[in-house]
This record gives sequence, structure tokens and C-alpha cells, in this order.
Amino acid sequence: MIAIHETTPFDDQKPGTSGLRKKVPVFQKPRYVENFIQSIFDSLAGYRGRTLVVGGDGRFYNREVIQIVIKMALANGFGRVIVGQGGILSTPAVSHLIRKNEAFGGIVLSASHNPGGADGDFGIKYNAGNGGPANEKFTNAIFERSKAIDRYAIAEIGDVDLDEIGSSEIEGMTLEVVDPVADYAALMETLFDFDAIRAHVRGGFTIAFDAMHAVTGPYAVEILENRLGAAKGTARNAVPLPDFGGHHPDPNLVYAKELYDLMMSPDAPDFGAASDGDGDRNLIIGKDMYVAPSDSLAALAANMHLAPGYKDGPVGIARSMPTSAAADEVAKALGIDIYETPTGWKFFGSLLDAGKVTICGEESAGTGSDHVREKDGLWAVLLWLNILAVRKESVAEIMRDHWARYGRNYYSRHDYEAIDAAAANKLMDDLRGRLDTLSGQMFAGLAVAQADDFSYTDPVDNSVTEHQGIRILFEGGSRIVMRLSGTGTEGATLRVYIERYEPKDGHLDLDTQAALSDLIEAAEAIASIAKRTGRNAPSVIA
Ligand code: G16
Repeated sequence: MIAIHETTPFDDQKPGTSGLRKKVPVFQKPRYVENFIQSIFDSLAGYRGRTLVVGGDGRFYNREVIQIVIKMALANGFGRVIVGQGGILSTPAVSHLIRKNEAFGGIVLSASHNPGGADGDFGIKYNAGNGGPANEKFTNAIFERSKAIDRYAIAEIGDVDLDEIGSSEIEGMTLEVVDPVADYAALMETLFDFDAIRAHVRGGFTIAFDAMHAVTGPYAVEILENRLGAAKGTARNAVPLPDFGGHHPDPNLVYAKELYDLMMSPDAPDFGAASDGDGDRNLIIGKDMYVAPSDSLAALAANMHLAPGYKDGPVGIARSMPTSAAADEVAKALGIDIYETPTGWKFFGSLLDAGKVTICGEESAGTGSDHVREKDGLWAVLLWLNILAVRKESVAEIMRDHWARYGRNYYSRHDYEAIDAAAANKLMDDLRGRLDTLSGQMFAGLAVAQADDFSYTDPVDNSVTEHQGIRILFEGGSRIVMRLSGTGTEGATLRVYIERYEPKDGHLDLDTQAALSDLIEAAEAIASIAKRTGRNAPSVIA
């Protein structure tokens, strides 16, 4: 039985960097989820009878929303819904299932690295038939529709069983409940040399993987422990919990501090890694060697030919604008193109679809390749493991060798989280207004060479995206970037990205914050961050 319900619009359903993210109580408002899902469906054309993939990271409210999505997919005419058992699917696994099953699209329920629980965050994101996040044009269309919506359609049926694997028919629609891990693990086996990694592990190589009580737990247990033979317990915090055990499932040096401390201790295993809420981010730490995400992208691009799935090396590399230019040095050496996109994985989709790039990465701990259209945390871990198994060197040796070949991009991001939104917008607006005057001025002893507001023209579809972050470039190649996050749910988050290039014959072993101290001072001098935000220090330094 299909019911059409009347509704009225909400005015705040504008998708951000990665879908719609809000606090759980916002999503719990009557009709809030239904309105957004119907706005997605109303913005699509030609999906009748086709397949929709649905899954989430298991956070609080996941199961309830999945039931709504399934009932609305049925009412709106989808022919088949594929859902992960228990409603669980990592974001890269959704991307893979969409592609493998030639689905029309998919819906990912996650607020990624944001905290979960009844008062935590929730999110809904639409992925298109290429497996990737919907592009800006489509997310704008969803927002426009959400402002005018006046009805939604839903099947009036009882809740469906999400826990038993198998296929069933519900009022003419097929529902397939699938093992969340199986297809993804099989894909990984086609890309990496599992025999080599297994042999390396058998030879005594040890791993600690922190799943942060989020979605990658079952994936890591199956792949690292069952298939690659790592010891039981290699995957820590491996049971997904609706509130992530009360922690913040963000694999950075603040929220994955326990892993960091372990890796810096005398008992450190050879390799440490973590992933986030929905399994698309990664943190890589060797014994006594933290690998910054921008450096990880560069090192992976330089070494990926060692994995069977990438034996010809990358055809091109893409990175988001705030990501350091370490990968640019690799592209230069390989004689391939490097693309600089706005923040957001959705901007990599057209480049991957057009075959212009093989590997993409972001400073925000995301790396991935053309195997799916999302960043992929465990993929990055496995590529590192494959490289380590072949080179038989430590992470620290590989990174030192990398800097000695390409030079080092000292890099750090300073986040000011949950600051007053009006103050944050004013800071950015004022800075934007001064851009023309900055060039030639000195701050903390550094001369500004150029300042602009990043604008991107997609080389494949020629779409233009403006106001993607303020860049202040200094004489000598250092830079500061400032932008407001598009994923927060509380006030605003100011991100300050700081970078300095040190040539290969320079000082390659400095402490990062020390190496950047004059630029940090310059950022404060340029934007008066402390005065305007009321914060004397960033909340997170990554
Ligand atoms: C999302 C996007 C990423 C982006 C990150 C941070 O990641 O997919 O492309 O780099 O947010 O964005 P912002 O700086 O606007 O907060 P995730 O892992 O949260 O889906």
C-alpha cells in the first residue's frame, strides 16, 4: 500500500561538502528525513525499476532511517534495493556495490568522522551510478527541491528484516540483504598482492589497526586477520557501536591518540593505522613515524606500481587544493598530470570517470583510486602494506627516502571548531575584501607574493565552482590557506592550512610545527584569528 503524505519544506536541507549533516534530533523531527529523501528522488530521472544501494556506518538512527529509505524507494518505484546486513556498509563498500551491480545510485547514511549517539551527528548522502558522491549541480537541485516539496510517498508496510542475508520480494520490489564485507574484500584481493603481505606478516611484521568502534571493524577482522593472517586482536575497537563507544571516530592525532602513543612507544608494532566512522578516511603511522595524509598520497602515488592492480603506475594524480603539493613533485618526476580540485571527493569523480587520474587524495585523511568513486580507508592501509611487503623497509625508511628524492612539504592544519558562525563568516569576508591589497605586504617576516579566492573549472565538464578557500602564497613557495569547513554541525569550523616546501638537500627532519612557526605567526597577523574567534589556540592540530 502506497501512501502519499502532505508535507511542508524545511529551509535547512542544503547538502554540504559531503551530503546533509545535522544533529540527530534535527533528523528526528517529523518528516525531516522523508522530505530530504523525497527531494533526492524528485531530483532524479529514469530510476523506475532500477536498483538502489543503501547502507550506513551503524551510528545511532541508522536502522530507523534505512527502514524509511527502503519504504520510500518502494513507493517511488525502484525495482530493487540492496542493503548491507544490519544496515551496515562502509562508504567505499557502497560505492563498489553500486558499480558492481550497475545500480542507479545509492544512499549512504553517515556523518563520517563526526561523533554519534542520540545527541551526536547523522547524515544522508546520495551517490550516483558511477558510485561517487553526487556532483554540485545535483546537490543544488536537491536543495532547490527541498525548499518546494509538498508531498512524499512511502509504502505503508511493517519494518523489513535487515539481519538475515538473502533476497525477498516486497510488493513487487526485490530486497537483497547482503554481507557488507564479502564483495569489498574480494575487490581488494584483485588489487593487492595478498600472498606477499601474508608472507611478510608470517615473517613477523606486526600491525595495529584501530577501527574506532566504527564501520571498518568487520572489514578489518576479515581482511587483516582472517585473510592476511595477522594476529587476532590486530583490529582493535572492532565492534561497530551506535555511539562509537562515546568517542569521536576521527582518525587524527587527537582522537586516535592511543594508537599514536603506541606507535611512538618502544612496544610499537611495525605498522599502525585507523579509519573513521564510515571507513573512507585513513591514518597511517609507522614505528616512530607519523605520515601526514598529504605525504601519504605522495608516497602511495610514487610506489603504487608495486601493487599488482596498479603495476603501470598512475596515469595522473588529483589532490584537493588545501592538500600539500607533495604529490605534485611525484607527478613531475613521473611526467604525469596533477589536478588541483576544491575540497570534497565529489570533485574527483569526473576526472576518475574520464580516466585522467588513477589516485586521488586529500589532506583530510582521504586517499583512494579508480577502483571505486569514494576515498577508501582500508584500501590505503592495504596499499601501504603491499608496498611495505615488497620493499621490506620500515615506514620511516620509506618516508625519509621519499623526502630525499622529492623534498619535503612541511604541512599542518589548524582547526578552530564550533566557533561563532557570524564571526567566522566575517573573518573570511574581511579577508576576501583585502585580497587585492595583500600582495607585497610582509607578515612575520614573510612577503606575500599572491593572494586569491580559489575557483575551479572542471576540465571534463567545464563546470565552475567558486569561493573554495583563500590562498595566500608567499615568496619562496610557502602558503597559507583558510576556508570554512562544510561538514560541521555546530557553529562554524575555521581551517587554516599551512605549508612550506623544503628542497631535497635541505633540512628534512625538522619538527613540523617548528618548521612552520613563522607561517603560523603570519596567519595570525593576517587574519587576527585569536581576536575574532575568541580562541587562543586551535582545537585540533593535524
Ligand atoms: C568530507 C569530504 C572530503 C573533505 C572532508 C572535509 O569527508 O568527503 O572530501 O575533505 O569532508 O571537508 P571540510 O573541510 O569541508 O570539513 P568525510 O570523510 O567527512 O566524508
